[in-house]
Amino acid sequence: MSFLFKDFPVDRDGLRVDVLAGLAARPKSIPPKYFYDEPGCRLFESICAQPEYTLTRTEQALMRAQRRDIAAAIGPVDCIVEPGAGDCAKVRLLLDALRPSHLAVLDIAGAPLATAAEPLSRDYPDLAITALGMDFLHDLEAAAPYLPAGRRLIYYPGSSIGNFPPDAATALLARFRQLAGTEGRLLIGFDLKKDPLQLHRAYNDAAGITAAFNLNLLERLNRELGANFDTSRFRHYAFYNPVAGRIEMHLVSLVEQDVSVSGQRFHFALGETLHTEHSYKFRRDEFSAIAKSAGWQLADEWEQDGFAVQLYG
Ligand code: AVJ
Repeated sequence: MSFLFKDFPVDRDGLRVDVLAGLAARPKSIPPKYFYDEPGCRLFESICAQPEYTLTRTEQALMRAQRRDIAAAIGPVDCIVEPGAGDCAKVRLLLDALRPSHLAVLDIAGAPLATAAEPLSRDYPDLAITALGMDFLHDLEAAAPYLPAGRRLIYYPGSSIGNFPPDAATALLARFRQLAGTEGRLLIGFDLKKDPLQLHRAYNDAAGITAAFNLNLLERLNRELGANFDTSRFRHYAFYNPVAGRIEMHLVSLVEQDVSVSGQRFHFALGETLHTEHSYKFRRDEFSAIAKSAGWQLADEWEQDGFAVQLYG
């Protein structure tokens, strides 16, 4: 019916500012949202196809198996809002089950988002689609004027929430609460705590795709910030930290070296790490306590093979 694309002036300098700040910090770190340039998105899709990485397939299977029950629990919805929608593949199942009049998809990668969202209007001719190219961690509130009045469902699948330490997760869920309004709902999927060896394998696949995904971050900095990282001098290193309840992904310097990024020099000691990602794993009650502190009440939940989907109101 209608398709609107708006690319927000995502702070074009954001990558440079965040990377220079992260390289100046101890330990050195870079926010995981910067994994997802075009090669990074392709590598992530390839990770999802690896036999060791079952997270995405399990969520899909859960959603397919439970879609009627989930739709019934959600009830009528006017607008689905999906932050970080990427290729817009996951939301189709909910569109079929809920038949809302409006879909708003948000993603930091504006152009690929528009390319993915537009074809939805062929399959859902009565659906009004709004694609917002934005870094929702910055600009979420700016989405509000683009949403119709009525009942909103925020859909945040894929265990993306696991990238945030508990305090930051609470803060993000509270912003979702604001955007959804008091009548709003939240459907969120997250990976559960499980055998640490199984988790370890999921982030250390035999084909080396996760390693390539991690190292692509350095190649991106070479491409976009004129950096001169030599990826053969860094080791992808991912492990489950059971004290913190998270996978940690690092790039560990194999030698003492200097790297130049955006005209600035950075020193890496032998063995020094560049920390690239946290991927928190939860128990269902742990997660509902976090959501509760952000103003969400658990309404229903589903679990399959170490993955959970929870509905909040
Ligand atoms: C997209 C954040 C859910 O943490 O499992 C996959 C990203 N990193 N392999 C995850 C990821 C390495 C993924 N999330």
